[in-house]
Amino acid sequence: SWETVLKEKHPEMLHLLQFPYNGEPPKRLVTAKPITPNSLHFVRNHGGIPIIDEKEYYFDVNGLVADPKKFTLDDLKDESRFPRVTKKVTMQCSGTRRIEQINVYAGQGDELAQAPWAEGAIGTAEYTGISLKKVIKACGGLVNNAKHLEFYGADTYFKSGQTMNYLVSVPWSKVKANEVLLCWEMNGEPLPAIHGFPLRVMVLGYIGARSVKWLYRIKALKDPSPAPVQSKEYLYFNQQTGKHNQKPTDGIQIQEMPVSSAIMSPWTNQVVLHEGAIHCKGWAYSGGGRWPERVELSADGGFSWYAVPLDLLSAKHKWTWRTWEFALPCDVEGWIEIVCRCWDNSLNTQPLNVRAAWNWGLHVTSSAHRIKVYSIN
Ligand code: MTE
Ligand code: MO
Repeated sequence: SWETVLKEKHPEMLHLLQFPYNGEPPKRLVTAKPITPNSLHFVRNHGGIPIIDEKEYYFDVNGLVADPKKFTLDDLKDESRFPRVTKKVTMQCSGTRRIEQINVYAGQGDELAQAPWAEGAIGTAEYTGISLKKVIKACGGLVNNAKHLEFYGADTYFKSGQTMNYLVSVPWSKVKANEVLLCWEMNGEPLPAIHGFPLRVMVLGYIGARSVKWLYRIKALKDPSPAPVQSKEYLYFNQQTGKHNQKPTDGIQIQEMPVSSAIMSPWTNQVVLHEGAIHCKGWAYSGGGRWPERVELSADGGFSWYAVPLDLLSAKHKWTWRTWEFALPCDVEGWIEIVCRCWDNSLNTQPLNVRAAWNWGLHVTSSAHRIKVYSIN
């Protein structure tokens, strides 16, 4: 699988883990473009990278559907059966910026659960596929009060002495709203092997974990998936939860990402030479179909804030981030703290400190992003 990584990913990717392969782009390339090139899109894997023959490929739909069926890629690509959709979508891992929580306190978990992601575990691409709702309709719809769809990935994953497939679920309401796609193209190219070739799920506005790669089965259920990835991981615990008293049922299953943002340039410890304004770049994103309306920057640790003019934000889309740049006024010499926060269209904003966002599972680092640079004016 290292061969696949070398073939498909940019040579400057930062490899967080070799096996399972996890990597993110270097800071200066994260927001170089509003659409992330495939070779620079972050990769999060729990197991190996299945290499699947497109000609042999099909997936099953079973469980609580009226008429269980198999589908090949040709079935899905038949436009007389399924209207094709192309959408720009940002996918964010709930572990994005985890390194900041680790720096406060490391919590618990194996190296996979503690992968020290920085600000690059987020990416935006144009995906082509179809709405999953239409596939469920083609199976006669749900029966017996089914309320959730479980997705199986073909990759296997070893945890707590067990080997299992990667599997999670999403509520039917999300699928019914046409917010869950089955995709075979990423930025106009066939899905790369590392991103789920030949077919992956894209759950718009949810954490990356629900967008199952290498899809091979969909099962309709009454309840959320009992599988470990759904029921024991990707949980948001309260701060009283620790190593000895954590029960999965104390955690909230993380689905939509809250509003967040990050400064991609400059970066901590950089010496910045400027003439009264520091050129800053970054991203802002909100999950659940909300979008960034305002980005604010502070050069004094969050005491005073400048709003980034709207024309310096990339275009507004329901399901994507907005990249931005801004010349931040600064007349101070020496160490300064630059802070960034975003307001989304529901006027949600970010907690000001990482301590306020800290949680045992080290997920969802949504606090205002803070960097320290040495300003020379
Ligand atoms: N699907 C499968 N089959 N196996 C996985 O390990 N990881 C999930 C999700 N889908 C995963 C998966 C997680 S946690 C994230 S953040 C996204 O895929 C990452 O997608 P990407 O690697 O295409 O960026
Ligand atoms: Mo993730």
